[in-house]
Amino acid sequence: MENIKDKKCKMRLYYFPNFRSNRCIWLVHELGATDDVQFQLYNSRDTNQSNIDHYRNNVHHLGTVPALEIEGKEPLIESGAICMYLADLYQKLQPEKDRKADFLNIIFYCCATVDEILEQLFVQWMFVEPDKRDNVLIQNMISKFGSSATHIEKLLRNRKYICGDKFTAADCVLGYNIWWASVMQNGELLKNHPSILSYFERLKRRKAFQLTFSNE
Ligand SMILES: N[C@@H](CCC(=O)N[C@@H](CS)C(=O)NCC(=O)O)C(=O)O
Repeated sequence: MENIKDKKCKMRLYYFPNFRSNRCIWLVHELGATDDVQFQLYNSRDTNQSNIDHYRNNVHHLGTVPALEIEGKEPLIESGAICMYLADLYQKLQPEKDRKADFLNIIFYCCATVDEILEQLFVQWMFVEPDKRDNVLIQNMISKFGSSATHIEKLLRNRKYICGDKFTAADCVLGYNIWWASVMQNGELLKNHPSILSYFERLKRRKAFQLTFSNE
C-alpha cells in the first residue's frame, strides 16, 4: 500500500462496502468532500498478508473498518468519531445549537448500543445454521431492537430528521442502522415502525445515500 503522502488528497478512508464504513462514505458525499478524502478498499480477509500487516501496524490495530488516515495525525478508528470529526472539519451538517445534545446522544447510542444489538442478530442470522441458532439470544435482541426503534420513533415525532428539520451527520450514523435493519430477514425488524420507514424513504431519496449504498 502506498503512503498517503504520495497522494494529493489529504485523507484516506479505509472501507468495506455496505458495512459501518458506509456511514462515513455517505457523509463524505453529503459534505462534497470527495476531492479531499480518498476511499481505499480494505478487506480483512485479503490473502496478501503484507496488506493486512500494514493496515494493522499503521492504521487500525484490530484490522476493522472504517478508519480515517490523516496526514501527520493518529488515524481515527471509530465510524461515529470519523463522522463527528468530518462534520466539524467542514463546519457542515452540524446540529442547531439547541439540538447538540440530540446529536451527541444519537451518534453514541447508535454506535455503542444499536450496533451491538444488530451485530448479534447479524451473526446469528448470517453465520449460524438455523438448527444451531441461539433462539433465546435472538428473541432478546429482537425485543431490544423493538424498544430502540420505538425510542427513535418518539424522537422523530414532528421531525423530518433526527435532530430536527435539518439533515445532519447524525442522520448518516442512524440511517446506516436503519439500512442495516432493513436488509436483515426481509425488513422484519422495522415492519411495525412506520415513522422509521418514512424517515428511511426520505434518506433513500438523497443523492449521497444512493451513491453510497450499492443496491439502492
Ligand atoms: N465500533 C467500530 C466497529 C468496526 C467494525 O466492527 N467493523 C467491521 C465491519 S462493520 C469489520 O471491520 N469487520 C471485519 C473484521 O472484523 O474482520 C466502528 O463503528 O467503527
